[in-house]
Amino acid sequence: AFLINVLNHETFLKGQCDTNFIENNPELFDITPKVDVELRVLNYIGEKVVNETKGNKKDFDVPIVPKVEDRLLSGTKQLLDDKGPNGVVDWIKNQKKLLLTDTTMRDAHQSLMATRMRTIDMTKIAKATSVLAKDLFSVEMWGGATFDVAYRFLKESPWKRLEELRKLMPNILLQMLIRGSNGVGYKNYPDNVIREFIKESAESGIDVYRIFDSLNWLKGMEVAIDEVLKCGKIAEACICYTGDILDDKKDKYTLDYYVNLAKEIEKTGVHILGIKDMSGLLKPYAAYKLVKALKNEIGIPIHLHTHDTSGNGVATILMAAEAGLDIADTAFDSMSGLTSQPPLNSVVAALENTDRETGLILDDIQKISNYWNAVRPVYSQFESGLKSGTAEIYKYEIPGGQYSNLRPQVESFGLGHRFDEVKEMYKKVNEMLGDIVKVTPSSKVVGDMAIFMVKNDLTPENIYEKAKDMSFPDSVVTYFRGMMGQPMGGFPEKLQQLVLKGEKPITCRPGELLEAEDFDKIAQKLKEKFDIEPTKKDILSYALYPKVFEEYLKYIKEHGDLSKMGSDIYFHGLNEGETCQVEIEEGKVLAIKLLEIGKLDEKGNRTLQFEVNDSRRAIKIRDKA
Ligand code: 3PY
Ligand code: ZN
Repeated sequence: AFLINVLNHETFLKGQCDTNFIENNPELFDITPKVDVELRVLNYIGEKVVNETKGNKKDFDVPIVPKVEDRLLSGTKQLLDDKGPNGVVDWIKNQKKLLLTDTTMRDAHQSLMATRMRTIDMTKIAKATSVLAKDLFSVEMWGGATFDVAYRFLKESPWKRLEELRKLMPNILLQMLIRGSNGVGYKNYPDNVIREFIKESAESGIDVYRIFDSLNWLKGMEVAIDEVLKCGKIAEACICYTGDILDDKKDKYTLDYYVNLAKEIEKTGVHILGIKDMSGLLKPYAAYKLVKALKNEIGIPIHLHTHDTSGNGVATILMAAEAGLDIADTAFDSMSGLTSQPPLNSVVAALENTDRETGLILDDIQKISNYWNAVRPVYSQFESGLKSGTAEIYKYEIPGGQYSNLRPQVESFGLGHRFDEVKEMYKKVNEMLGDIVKVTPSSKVVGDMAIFMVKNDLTPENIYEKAKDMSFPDSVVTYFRGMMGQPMGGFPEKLQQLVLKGEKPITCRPGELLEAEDFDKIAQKLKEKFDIEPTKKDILSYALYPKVFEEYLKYIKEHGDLSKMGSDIYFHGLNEGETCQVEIEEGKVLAIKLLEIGKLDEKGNRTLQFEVNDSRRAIKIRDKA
């Protein structure tokens, strides 16, 4: 190995060795065997080919990245850095334009394709986005479910995604979604976890924090709001919209309810009010009514987030714009519609030559849409199959991300044939809970409970007898304990007793009871178990998702970091005769051609012949079929 190290050394190859060569290059003696990165990559591809696509990979168009001039642009990000959050607020208030946020890199794929978008597909188009869509108010690209899905399913670091996108989009505000004290998780975390998470993400590039509480419980947002304000970033706190303010018969979530909540939110000192319409229930005329009333009652700018599940999304945005809305969420049109956000391009077109013209240029943003249009088919296996908008959503009140995910979830319980029943039960469970706001994690409580009831043939009537000795899903127990906060109107007592079986629920803020996380202890643990020098980011990831993060570390150790492998290869492998390029480390690219998939041998294996950077290499893969 020593000799090989010498022979391959750059200085040696250039013929520039002198007598100090060995002394100056102590790494030559590092003769522990190098991990065979190439083999890991071939094994990964081989596994896909033999056991998943079986050599029948679909053909995908190569997404075209538009060429843009690399010049320094000044946008909302520079405004924040120069003038601070209040400077940004003043600027927003002086705009006639309807400002737009693009959600393609966060909510759009969370809601259309189970959050599976990989970083590489985002970084490829990020620079072009920052130039061709430079007049966006912000890009939402982090938080919500993307954090845990990156580790859990994509085996990549969400933090690296943040850092890379920050570099590539230096002129636009980067925005994340944070679930108040639930952070980017499904339960309340100790206050110090929430605070450190916000600090670390702010230092890594997040500018705008959209903060919400899944029960519209202001206390659940307090810590996050306070920390964002301390960090000098933009705090956008939300009213989560549910019900229908146009319907006089519905008297729980009325216009007054939302206006009062918005006033309370404004008092906390946040910079922007978010209207978070996570299920797309805000009908166009309700949007007009709500925004008009809020504009009269509060002074901070208003940012509307909606979903297009019903097909009424653009109308909702336009009516809100007519009532004075400041900023709206949209997604590049090839990633919009259905359970995702309404289409950016269509909103831009609709407002051309009006008072609220957006300043974005249709031909330019079309190029970004074209890119996403070619990326999307690679992820089709994660799409829900929903083909059209559906007004059914007004009845079921299921958030965008959950709606597209519910069918696979129900199928995983072997209840695929009872999907309609689960949807009906979702509605019934909401009623049993006293009609609550449904958004992560409270929406998960309702979904889990609905599946649990269908699975066990429970009804709102028979549950008190039949489920006396049953243990309920974790999320349901956590909810009734008060560990997700307090719903308006309190918990239904009889059901709470049934679930908690004698345990006493809490009524204060969970963070007041949860012991502070011991970060040093986590660091020590990660060091010992994984032989790494854990960073603050590692420690926080562990604090949020201990099991998921450990599994991620284990996976990376075993399989290496495949985050720079193109997504068509990552999800679909290669066909015979096909070549791909895989970047295994900065600047080091393998050109891999699959020459042949061998016949099944007597031991149940197949031999795959590859050509890697012009040399041949064969590997054996067990055929599990
Ligand atoms: C999330 O919390 O991830 C959401 O998108 C809620 O709407
Ligand atoms: Zn959403």
